[in-house]
Amino acid sequence: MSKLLARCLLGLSTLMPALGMASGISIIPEPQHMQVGQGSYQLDAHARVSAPDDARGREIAAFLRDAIRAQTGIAVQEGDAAHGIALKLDPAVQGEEAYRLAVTPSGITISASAEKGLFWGVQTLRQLLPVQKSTKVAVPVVDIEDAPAYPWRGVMLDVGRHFYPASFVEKQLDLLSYYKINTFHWHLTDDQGWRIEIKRYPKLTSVGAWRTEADGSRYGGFYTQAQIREVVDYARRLNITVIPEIEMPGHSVAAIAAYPELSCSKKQVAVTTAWGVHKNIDCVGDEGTFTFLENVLDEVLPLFPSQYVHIGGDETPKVAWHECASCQALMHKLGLKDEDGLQSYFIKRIQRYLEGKGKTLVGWDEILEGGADTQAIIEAWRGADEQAKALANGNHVVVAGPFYIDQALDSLTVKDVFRTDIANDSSLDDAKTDAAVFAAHRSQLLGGEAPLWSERANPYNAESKMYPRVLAFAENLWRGNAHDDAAWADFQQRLQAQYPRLDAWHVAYGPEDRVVAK
Ligand code: TNX
Repeated sequence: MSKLLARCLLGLSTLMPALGMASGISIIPEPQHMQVGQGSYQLDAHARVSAPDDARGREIAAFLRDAIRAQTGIAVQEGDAAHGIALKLDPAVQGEEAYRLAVTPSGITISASAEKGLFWGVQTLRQLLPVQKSTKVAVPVVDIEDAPAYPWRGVMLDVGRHFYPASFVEKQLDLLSYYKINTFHWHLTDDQGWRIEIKRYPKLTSVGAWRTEADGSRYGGFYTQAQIREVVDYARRLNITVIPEIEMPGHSVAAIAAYPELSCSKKQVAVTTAWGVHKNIDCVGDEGTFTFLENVLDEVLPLFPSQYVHIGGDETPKVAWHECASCQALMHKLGLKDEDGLQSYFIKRIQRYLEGKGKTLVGWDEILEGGADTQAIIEAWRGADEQAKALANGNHVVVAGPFYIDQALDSLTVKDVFRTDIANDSSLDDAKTDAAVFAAHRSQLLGGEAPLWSERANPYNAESKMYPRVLAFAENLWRGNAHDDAAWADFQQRLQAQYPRLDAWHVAYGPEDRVVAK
């Protein structure tokens, strides 16, 4: 416990330590430290909300007022009041996302050293409020000191295989933020659809965003740049960074259908309807490929303030490069021994381009093939060995493999998601061969991501796959070390209390998970 909290508690002798449900308070993710007291703060229309007097401070205060009104019906005004809700910047609360939330009978204070933390404090406060409409709400006396274990807590949505309207994305952002997910990885391009408007290459969307299904129907859709900006700003207000993914050099059939010159064969193809791995990839031996991709990135980067840009890099069969004269010539010219070397050259070249624009490249773990630059962030999806390889290479790592929420609910249960420990080789892999590497490189582990691939997901069933597994995922990464039986049992109890909240939001969560352990 920090000195700050200890000092505060001295004056609040009625406060008792409590774990989750035992306190009657039910928050997901469970705060790191929580002391529950006696009594409550009476929240009614007389309450005032004060906040730091800057743009983001005012925005967070407005968000809180709107949330209180939407959830309880109580119309709280802005302003300073002795008995109100005060949001305060306080450098003593250490960590960008850390916050303290103190509820006393005479008021509520949320403090943080940065506005990111203030916002998470607000999200926690919302979970202390009931969902019922009322003119007066009793907020339990509590002292919470909280901060995440991992800085990267992401959810990925594949909008390539199926398209999701911006309104769907925004609804999910509301929910993800409620559970303190701070990263939305937007998988915007794939073989079956290119979903982001690029003005210089209009065919990427006029051709690449549409496919002809087996029954002859036309399927597709895309986001205009204006829509992308709107979603990114919507996410910003919710404390979420949006990371775009533009797939290269594989998973590029839709782009090649629009601009066949991107491929080695230069042949006209259709946007594919087949799932899986496709051999038709961007041609590394053609300078035009790099010009094209750099021009695309030039339009993508200004839309996303994120430090990170994901370039895919996964599932790239290199037969096309093996059969392409200019690729082979390049390979020999650069003294590379095989096509993996070409892949590494390709990725590093894009990485340098991004770095020139002040950005950091993120790629799936295949970018290690042929050698990866240590500055690249590796998203590990193929298991503990790949994770260890990335760590040993010196890269920062985001772990996705154990959190594939596109999987059926019985092959990846809520419990599996909750109990996986990304920092522990034996949790990820029965062979436990990489324990020493995991231990030695712990500080390179940024966190994790739950990807929703969309071969079998679409706007109609996506929520049943996401929830409640995303809640378990959010708690896993926020807490970092809560994977044992007691934590799981407590989580299940707290999960029950979330369902009325999800119901109020009209979330079509998966039904079979609504089981309480006895
Ligand atoms: C592999 S995971 C892929 C995706 C698929 C997913 C599920 C990864 C980097 N690539 O293209 O959607 O499996 O089928």
